[in-house]
Amino acid sequence: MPPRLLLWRVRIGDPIGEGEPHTVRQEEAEVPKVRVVLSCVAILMLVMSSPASSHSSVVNDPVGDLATQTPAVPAFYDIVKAKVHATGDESDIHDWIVFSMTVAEPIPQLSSTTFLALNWLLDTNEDGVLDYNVLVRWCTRTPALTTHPRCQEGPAHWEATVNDFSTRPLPFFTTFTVEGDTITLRLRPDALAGTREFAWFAASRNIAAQSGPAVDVGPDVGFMLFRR
Ligand SMILES: [Ca+2]
Ligand SMILES: [Ca+2]
Repeated sequence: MPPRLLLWRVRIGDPIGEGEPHTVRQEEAEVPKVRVVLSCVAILMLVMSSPASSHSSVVNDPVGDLATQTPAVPAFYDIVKAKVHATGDESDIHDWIVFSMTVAEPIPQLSSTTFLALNWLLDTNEDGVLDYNVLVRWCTRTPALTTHPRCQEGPAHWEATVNDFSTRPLPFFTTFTVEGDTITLRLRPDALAGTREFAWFAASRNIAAQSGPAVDVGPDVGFMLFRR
């Protein structure tokens, strides 16, 4: 339910605009031109010396900031770090967008009644409305038990998908791993319609989005920005 997700994100923080008004200090007229030029060169060198900035977007989230519930939410729902980065060259032939997340403790063997989803929620066109939910989840959908209505049919299992909020079908991917405390999903750029940049935040859930809010998000306020 994208509108609900958007509403909730806007409520807890400022997505992209409307923050503290920026204070622009006017440069003094006496500043020698050479100093300004040198400053520009220094900034340019700094930008050029940081190639990772265009391919990696990382948020470190506090440990212990899980939603308060009874019984308590286990620490493997607690986001510690979430990251989006690109690999490969510009040809798209070897290109991957890699979504990864680290949680506060290794994920144990889960029961069929447990629901765990690690989400990366994307706004690809800067309008503040979420366009995609990239996710890895543990879920069950059998006649006797369903922990998520859009889970692939079958007993409890891990699956990875991209929920394009403008279309109904869910494509499922096998290019993911769940190893200890780290979850990683690799996607070809065409899985996100070839988008080259997007705003995003991570969320962990113990129930479907239709049924309630996330138990942790990162960053806690606003969005991260990824460019490849
Ligand atoms: Ca956290
Ligand atoms: Ca958080």
